Amino acid sequence: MMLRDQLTPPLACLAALSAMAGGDLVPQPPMAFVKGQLGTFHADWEGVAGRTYFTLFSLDLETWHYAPFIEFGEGSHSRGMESDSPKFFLRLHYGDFENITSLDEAMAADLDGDGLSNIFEVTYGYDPFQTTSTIDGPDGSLDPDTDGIGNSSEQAAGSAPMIKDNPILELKVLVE
Ligand SMILES: [Ca+2]
Ligand SMILES: [Ca+2]
Ligand SMILES: [Ca+2]
Repeated sequence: MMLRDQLTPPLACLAALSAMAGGDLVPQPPMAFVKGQLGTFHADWEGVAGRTYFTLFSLDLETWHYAPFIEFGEGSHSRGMESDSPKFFLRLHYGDFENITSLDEAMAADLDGDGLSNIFEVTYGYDPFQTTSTIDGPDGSLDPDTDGIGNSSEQAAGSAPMIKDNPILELKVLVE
């Protein structure tokens, strides 16, 4: 399914470095990344037709997290983010993938084959390119809200993986 994917070098805020894709990919126009007012950071880049974009952010250049959105295709892409941190680093992780021809398909696809869609993974802090992206185990079987329903089942049911979905029967005991 995956043709090629590419990580840009990290962009320090205000540095606005350019990054070019290697290999046979159509070159990726550089991303602009600037600090706004009141702890906001703004990323802007020009999309390439057929390309899926993930965004990674870091506060220390060591631990990287996927931002909770996905972009697709040509045209201008613009995202604002908020952070209390004085340092904020960003990089694009993009790829040209077979069978992904729209934003909907980019969000619904499961690039690492762990049973969780790309958008589910980035929304809830998992890695869409790794089946086991935390030390706790496979992403699909994790149960962060400890309601006994694993992430794969939460996704299938359309329930919220961070909110308990098992109704707890409360028995009110009357004291006489
Ligand atoms: Ca997945
Ligand atoms: Ca995953
Ligand atoms: Ca759960």
